[in-house]
Amino acid sequence: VPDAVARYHAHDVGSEQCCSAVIQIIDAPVSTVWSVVRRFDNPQAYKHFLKSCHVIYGDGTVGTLRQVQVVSGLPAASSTERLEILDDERHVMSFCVVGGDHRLRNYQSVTTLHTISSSSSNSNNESKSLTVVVESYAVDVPQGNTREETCNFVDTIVRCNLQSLAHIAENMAKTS
Ligand code: A8S
Repeated sequence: VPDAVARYHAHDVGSEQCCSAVIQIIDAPVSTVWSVVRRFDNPQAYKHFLKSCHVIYGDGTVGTLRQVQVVSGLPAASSTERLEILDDERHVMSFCVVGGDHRLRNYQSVTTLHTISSSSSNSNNESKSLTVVVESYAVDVPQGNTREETCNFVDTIVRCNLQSLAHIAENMAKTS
């Protein structure tokens, strides 16, 4: 895990930017978690702050552009995002924000999935595998905000997204 984390989560952070990372352990195999994360056209499946998503260019491969609409109550209405990395072998996905009606200019995020084998077993006596999700980001600090405020805001959103991802993937793993 450490090599992969260093490799994909080293952001070039500008002087007016901040960065952070959130980690989530999920009781489901990487393949199950990846099947949700890789769907660039369907982020609202686990990101509950999004109410819809429309692909405006591309077919789900690198370079695809999506426009998401944000639920009411957030200081944002929409975001236009570009898929930067989609690596089905290494389980790496990255996107960046290229426009929209919100305050997170130049947001870029990288998500990687890693298997850890647990000492416990499932009902078939197969050793159970868990997934570690690492999601890091860099973003411009908006005018009038501090680094700390910005990181707190984004960390909260990312943590909610990853907790929701965990619930969905754990339910999929249970019923399959
Ligand atoms: C993601 C991560 C984030 C999304 C943020 C941080 C956003 O969609 C929301 C509110 C904003 O103010 C900015 O993985 C933006 O989606 C929920 C519209 C980008």
